Amino acid sequence: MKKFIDYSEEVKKAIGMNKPLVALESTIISHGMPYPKNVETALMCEDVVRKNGAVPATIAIIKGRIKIGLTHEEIEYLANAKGILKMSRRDIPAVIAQNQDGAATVAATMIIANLAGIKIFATGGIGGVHRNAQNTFDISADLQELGKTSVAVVCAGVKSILDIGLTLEYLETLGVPILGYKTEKFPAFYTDDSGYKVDYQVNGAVHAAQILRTKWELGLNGGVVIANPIPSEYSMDKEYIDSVIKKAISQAELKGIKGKEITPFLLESIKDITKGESLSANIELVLNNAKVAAMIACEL
Ligand code: PSU
Ligand code: MN
Repeated sequence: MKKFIDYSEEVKKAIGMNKPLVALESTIISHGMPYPKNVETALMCEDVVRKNGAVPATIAIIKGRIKIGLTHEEIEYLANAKGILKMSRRDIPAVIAQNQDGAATVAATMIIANLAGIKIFATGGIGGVHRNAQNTFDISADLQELGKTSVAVVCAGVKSILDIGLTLEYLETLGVPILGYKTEKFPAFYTDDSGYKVDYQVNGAVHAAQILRTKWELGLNGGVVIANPIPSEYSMDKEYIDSVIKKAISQAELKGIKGKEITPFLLESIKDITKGESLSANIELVLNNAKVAAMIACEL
């Protein structure tokens, strides 16, 4: 396993000194945001993690090598290069064996973080059960990964491009606890309330770390969702964003967009329809998640 992995200098040092680490994903860089905001956000996230006492490990595969911790140049490369693969569990072996590049989704980041013993991971939103999944079978591999890989994911909930209720049902079936960070409401990414409840509210990083430690000490393998709502000053108007999402989904249907292309397509259309407002909200919530993840990593 070790022969596939390259650690950045910063991460290597942190492991040697037993410092807390926070994993960060790279699909958000290659497929989730436009250039150059993607690079700026990735670098800002790393800084927020450092400022809050932990060490960032942004994860990707470059030329067939698993990278735990990326240099600025590597982040630029993922942000700019054409044809970077959006890589989930199924893609990892082929990407490595064929010396390709892969940006890590939530599922892939969890797998690689776990290989390196990193237990906390910050991102924007996780994948989930798509609307109309009863016909398309489109359920993100992120959910299965949460069911089996022992990494906690700090996110701002689930976007209503997905079926939030079905996503929560699916996570319940897989035994994945949903912890609300200082909230009892499950957030909906651009807004702080999806209308659904979390399983347990935690009152801070210490409380969250206690539950994580207990789960894994009991041998209850699998992930945890730590739902951290977008800060209220950046929260979007619910009715407005719902109508935008509806429009974006009908554009996707019209164009016949399917499979792994659907999430990036919807993110981009939502950004265009909102004239960038959704992107600003997205950036703010990711930074906020990086902060909370660093605080929990320090407690763990
Ligand atoms: N949600 C976002 N931004 C993203 C993604 C989700 O707001 O960039 C990415 C994540 O990497 C997530 C992936 O793991 O999309 C899920 O894709 P799919 O639905 O195809 O599994
Ligand atoms: Mn899918």
